[in-house]
This record gives sequence, C-alpha cells and structure tokens, in this order.
Amino acid sequence: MYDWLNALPKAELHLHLEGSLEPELLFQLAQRNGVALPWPDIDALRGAYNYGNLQEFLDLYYMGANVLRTEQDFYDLTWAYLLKCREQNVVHTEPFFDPQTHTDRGIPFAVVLEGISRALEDGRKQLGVSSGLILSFLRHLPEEQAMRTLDEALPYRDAFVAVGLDSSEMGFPPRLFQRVFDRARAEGLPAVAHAGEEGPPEYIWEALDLLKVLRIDHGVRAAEDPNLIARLIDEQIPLTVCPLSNTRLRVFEHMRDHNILELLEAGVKVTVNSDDPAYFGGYVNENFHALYEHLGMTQEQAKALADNSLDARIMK
Ligand code: ES4
Ligand code: ZN
Repeated sequence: MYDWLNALPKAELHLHLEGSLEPELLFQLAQRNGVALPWPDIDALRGAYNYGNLQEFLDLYYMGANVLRTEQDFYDLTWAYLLKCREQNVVHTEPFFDPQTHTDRGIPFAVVLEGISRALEDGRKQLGVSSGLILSFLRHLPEEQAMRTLDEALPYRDAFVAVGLDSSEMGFPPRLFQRVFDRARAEGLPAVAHAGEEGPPEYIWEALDLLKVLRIDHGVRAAEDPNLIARLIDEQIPLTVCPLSNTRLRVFEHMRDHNILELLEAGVKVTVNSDDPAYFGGYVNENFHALYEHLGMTQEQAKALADNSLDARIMK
C-alpha cells in the first residue's frame, strides 16, 4: 500500500513554502546569514514543535522565516521542496508564499519572488514538476497592507496564478479583504482562501460569496452546516484538506476523528495536502499514509483523492 500510494500521481494545492523550511536548512541559513536563533540546536527547535492551536504554530513559523534573507535562500527553500515533490510523485504543485512576512523585515519583494520563481522554473525543466505560485495575504494585518502588497505584486502579474489568504483565522473574517480580492480579480487573478480551519462555516460562505474563491483551503468545519455542504457538492468546490496539520493543531484530537473520508463519500471534492510539512511531520505521502493507517482509506478512495487534486488545479 505504501509503495502504491507513493507511486500515485498527484497535485499539491495547499503548501506554504515558508512551512517547508526543515530545521536542518533553517540552522544552515541562520549560520550563512549570521542570524542568532533562540534555540541552541536542531533538537531544541524540534522540541518546540508542540502546538496547542494555530496561533502557537504561527508564532514559531514566523520566527523560523526570519532566517530567509537572500534570493539564494528563497531558491534553496523552494528547491528542497521540489525535490520532495519529485520523490513523492507530486507532478504539479501550487504553493503559497507570504510576501508580507518578508517585506515587513525589509527584504525586497523582488528578492523573494526571484528566488522562488527561479527554483520553480528549474523544477519544471530539471525535475518535470509543473507549478503555479499563489501570492497569499496575511489576514492578521490590516487590509491596506494587503492592498499595498498587491500593488507591489502587479508589475510581476505573470509570476502568479492566484491570490490567497492565510494566517490567524479567528477574528479575521474574509469580508475584511473583499476590496483587495475585487482588485485582484479585476487584474485577472483568481482567488483561494483559508476558511473553516479554526473559523466557523460563516467564514467559508464569505470566502465563496465575497472573495469569489475557486477553492477553500482546509474547509473541514463546513461539515457543521448541511446547507454549505450541499453547495460545495453542487458546485464541486474543491477543499484542500491537510490531515496532519489538522491533528497537530488540534482541529481534530486524533486522526481517527478526521472527517475527510466522510466528506469524500458525501461527494465533496476533497484533496490531500501537507500545509507546512517541516512543522507538521510529513509531506503529501505521509498524509496519505496517515489516512490509510487511522481511517482505513482504500486504494479506490486514495485514487479519488489524487484525481480530485489533479482536477482542482488552477493551472490546467
Ligand atoms: C498556515 Cl496551517 C495555516 N493556517 C493558516 N495560515 C497559515 N500559514 C501557514 N500555515
Ligand atoms: Zn495553510
């Protein structure tokens, strides 16, 4: 089963590049850039990967991102992830990056984008992994800052396939960003958004109705609203579900409690993704393995999940 799951061709549609920063590379970049770290060694850092909720994880994730300084750093980060894609038969990926995490530290937008884009291009040519980059706004920061980030990004319009919305969800509903997403759409950029991870089903409705998203990132709390589930099925709106992330962040107490296979059997277009693999204990294949081990996922269900991911690509 493990070899079979590994060989299955699949797309990854919910991956934060900053969340693919493995502790080994994090320490290497800290040394290369002369950045002091609050952890004495790699084991101490790994020991801190023990979160009670989304915010506790995000605090660590933003600290980790502080070692990313140069174009080469962003290239190395992205390239390491693409090597994993090839290893796991992820034939297509649509990763997120959070420009504000870097521009707010004084790293120029162009430095971040050039490093990532150059690695994605090399990944297409040298590894055969196709990709499309998603520019994600940080929802815990004000709308005006997201709008300014969009202004900075538009000269590079062709480097992106969509815009997204991530970071702390509770108290930061999608409606706060309607004008930013209106503007992105007017520029021809489609949208996705994190919703219904920790937030209520209302946030998923807002993402659909106000931000006009093509996909919902996470969306597992849709299960609490039968009318919303009916709509997701009717319109075949993909959910990019991240099982290991959800259990690490206590969205579900245990993998055996996860609802992804119930959603699949109900007809919702669910997909399997790794979210922040360096922080949550696994890439896409480890997520598939967990569904097999704890939920008894069949080969037929795994094939349906992988086919959903290929079908839910923005870049066809
Ligand atoms: C994230 Cl798991 C998760 N949720 C929301 N925002 C994020 N950014 C990186 N990982
Ligand atoms: Zn995410």
